[in-house]
Amino acid sequence: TLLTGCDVTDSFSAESMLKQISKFNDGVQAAIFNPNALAPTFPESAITKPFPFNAYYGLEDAPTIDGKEWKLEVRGLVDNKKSWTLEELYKLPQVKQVTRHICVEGWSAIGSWTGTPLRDFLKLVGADTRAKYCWFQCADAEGYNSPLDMATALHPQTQMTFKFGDEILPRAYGFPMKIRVPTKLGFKNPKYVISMEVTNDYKGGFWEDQGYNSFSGS
Ligand SMILES: Nc1nc2c(c(=O)[nH]1)N[C@H]1C(S)=C(S)[C@@H](COP(=O)(O)O)O[C@H]1N2
Ligand SMILES: [Mo]
Repeated sequence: TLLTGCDVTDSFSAESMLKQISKFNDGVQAAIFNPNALAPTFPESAITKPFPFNAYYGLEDAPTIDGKEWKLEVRGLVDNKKSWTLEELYKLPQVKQVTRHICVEGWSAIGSWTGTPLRDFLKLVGADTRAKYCWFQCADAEGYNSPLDMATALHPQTQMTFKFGDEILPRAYGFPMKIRVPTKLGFKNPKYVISMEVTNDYKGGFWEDQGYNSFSGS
């Protein structure tokens, strides 16, 4: 074949090389990330209606969670390891943001999300903020998870979201809680969150494991 010189027959090594490059990119992106730069905000009139639903399955297969039974488990490098009920979380101070959600699939939409800044919650639970990641697990039938680098977890706009458009977060958008990260791509915004682990270990994620950059942000 004409391509002998660069024919990559050993797809295993090609793949691991791409993974190395991706990891390198994550490092460079994290290094140039300005932890204080804010994602743009918009007036309420700019909100996209209807706001798209997206997951790796159709809406009919989205988790149906009973808000009275649900708990958020907080574990790992935190002083207060405990599970939080929705009632307890609803008592925390909340702020609203109107920001743009950008999906790698090539669409974006502006939405309104209200909830507690994650950095306030990390402080409240006595998280070791020198740890590398907050790792989120979700209730999806086949699982969904995603690691968030600590600098982004502490970003002022990163939010534990309980409301969409001033209403209790609908099932489509992650009831009872999603993590809204306006400085990251859509897949780094886990919905139906059931646990948060503060950790130094890179535990991978649903899309990250399939080759998407873990940093994936601005
Ligand atoms: N639990 C869970 N969270 C998820 C996903 C998913 O499949 N499951 N998909 C991600 C992707 S790729 C996108 S674009 C957004 C879509 O959020 P939306 O339904 O609020 O638009 O959720 C993200 N969070
Ligand atoms: Mo996405």
